[in-house]
Amino acid sequence: MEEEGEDVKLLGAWPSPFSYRVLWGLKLKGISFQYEEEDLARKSSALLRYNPVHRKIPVLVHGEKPIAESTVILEYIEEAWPQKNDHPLLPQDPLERAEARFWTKFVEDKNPTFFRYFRSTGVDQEQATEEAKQVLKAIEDYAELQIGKEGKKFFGGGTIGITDLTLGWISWWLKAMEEAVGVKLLMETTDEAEEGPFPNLSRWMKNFREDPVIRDNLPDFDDLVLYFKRLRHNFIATSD
Ligand SMILES: N[C@@H](CCC(=O)N[C@@H](CS)C(=O)NCC(=O)O)C(=O)O
Repeated sequence: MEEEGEDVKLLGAWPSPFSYRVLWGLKLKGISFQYEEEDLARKSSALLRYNPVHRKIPVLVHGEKPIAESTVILEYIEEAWPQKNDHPLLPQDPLERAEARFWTKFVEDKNPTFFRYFRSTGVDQEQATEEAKQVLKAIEDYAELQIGKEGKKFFGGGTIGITDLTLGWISWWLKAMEEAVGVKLLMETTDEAEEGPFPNLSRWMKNFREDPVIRDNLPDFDDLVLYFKRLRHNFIATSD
């Protein structure tokens, strides 16, 4: 295994929440790496070589060996740097580990619902909005147990773990998407608001955004809104 900080590269793109999952994971663990910004309109030959199956970022390159898929990369980081165990991304207990993987998979499986909410209009969008609210309600119920009743700061407990990292996009990217779409999902009127249909999820979002590693490593919110507005405009212009 390579020594820490040696030959670790992250291929990412600034508006991608998937890139940020990995970037946050590396920073939380204290692993030095080199970040390479990809232009997704003109993918580099390195990206195509490192991720020939999906041709997507993020890709972590460790000693010239590529690992793709953000949640797979997070698990890899946990296993490849066992000496960095003062900030575990996965719980030690097998049952808690399985629970973290369950929620990670749940969030991944629901990506298409939010994508539909983002890119559609009319009745299709109304349906997608309702479905997205149901997904958020399921997460709120889990947050009520973890954050509300058990008094944890994060889903991972006292520190940020894989479930938090996978869900992290909701606390920033989803809010920017709401602005671009013009339809509210989270009903988080201000950063501090804990009212509305998702009070425990709101509390978790605030805790997450306030963590120094997260706070110092977020894309500019206005740039993100602008990016999403353009993207949505293009989707609508090219749809039937
Ligand atoms: N499931 C993947 C999703 C990665 C993904 O969708 N990446 C997007 C950027 S946000 C991408 O590279 N898109 C390029 C393309 O689709 O051509 C992960 O978790 O890493």
